[in-house]
Amino acid sequence: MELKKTLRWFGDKDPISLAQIAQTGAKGIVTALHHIPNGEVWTVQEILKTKNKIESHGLTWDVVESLPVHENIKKGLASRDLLIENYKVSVKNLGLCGLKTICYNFMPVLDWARTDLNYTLNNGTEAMYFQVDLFTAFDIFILKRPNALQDYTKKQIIAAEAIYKTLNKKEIQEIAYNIIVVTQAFIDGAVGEDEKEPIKLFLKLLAEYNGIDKNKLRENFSHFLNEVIPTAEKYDVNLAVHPDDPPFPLLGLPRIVSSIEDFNWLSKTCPSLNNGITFCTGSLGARKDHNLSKIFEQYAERIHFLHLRSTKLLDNGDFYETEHLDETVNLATVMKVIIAEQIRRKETGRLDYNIPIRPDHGHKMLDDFNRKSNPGYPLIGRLKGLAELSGLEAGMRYLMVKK
Ligand code: CS2
Ligand code: MN
Repeated sequence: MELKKTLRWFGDKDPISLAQIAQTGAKGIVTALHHIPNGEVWTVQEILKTKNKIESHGLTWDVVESLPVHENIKKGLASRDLLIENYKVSVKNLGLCGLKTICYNFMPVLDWARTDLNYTLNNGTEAMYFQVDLFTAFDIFILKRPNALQDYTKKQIIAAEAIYKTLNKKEIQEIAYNIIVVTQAFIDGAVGEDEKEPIKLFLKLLAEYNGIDKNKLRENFSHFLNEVIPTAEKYDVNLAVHPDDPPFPLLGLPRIVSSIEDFNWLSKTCPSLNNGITFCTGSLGARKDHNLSKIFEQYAERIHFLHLRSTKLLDNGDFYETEHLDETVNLATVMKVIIAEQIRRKETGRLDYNIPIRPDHGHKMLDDFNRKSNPGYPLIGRLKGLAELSGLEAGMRYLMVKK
């Protein structure tokens, strides 16, 4: 009764193949129909094509990540009605094809954000890093977002300026690339890698959220959930929102899946357990006030998908993705409460006790340097993360269920 071990695959364009993933110890795949534009229906035919491809490698497709929520739904524009209808049809089609877990997020414009995608650790491996002052420097001095100064204290602005002054042209370009191109907007195709003026386009995308504050975004999220969850219930599908990464507002945009207060709001605004959560320790771990195992226990019944990785949070608020088993993060305690929940689910007859888990990101290491991969998704680094989590689980389970 293990947790279902999975790795993410970005479809046919992923430089890492299903055949390679099949050798890592993963039994399941997490993927999406990346070739279908955001907002369009995922047909049964297209879903089955991907499903069959995965199964031909002896793997199963366990989780959809992501069925993206169109920006116009987040903004609450008139066109959302049709987009939400399309979303419901996709949920229904996925349910009919046996896909029961859908991960998505509700972050405006951005998905995860880092200032450095290749931060070198002492042992020569590479991790992703978020440097607070550098991000502020990007906002104020590179992006030159109108009114950005209002969002920062004098001290923050001075620190950001000091960093900005040390950057050369190449570094400035690289930071802009790291933040803009690796965004939801890029994933959705609004900003292409060959985009001539990504900064201009990006500013336009941000400006479209003028006037949308936390409350308005919550209202739009609530509308979306209360429309879509009844369909999810009908087809026995669990939606699992991914927490904001990092879990605080950026670039003047509200973020509303960041904190315990947000999870309470989420559970209240749409109480169905099909309105679920992706428990991402890496994202949630970037806040000092978060106790990961306590958060898991509090929302356990609506957690349908696990992203386990470790975030090393520094005193000044910077963070980087440390090794999965970095003992200062203590994923062992988290694993313990996860197994306890799994046992509880099994005993109460819940069919979804075999919760899917993936190591989320991994470090770039060894042969990863000779192979292309999406930022955060190298093959060997994730294999290592998966192996470590599997070992942790096996040991913990032994201790917990031994007679
Ligand atoms: C993922 C997210 O790579 C990652 O960090 O966990 O990009 C995740 O896929 C999305 O936020 C879910 O919609
Ligand atoms: Mn995650």
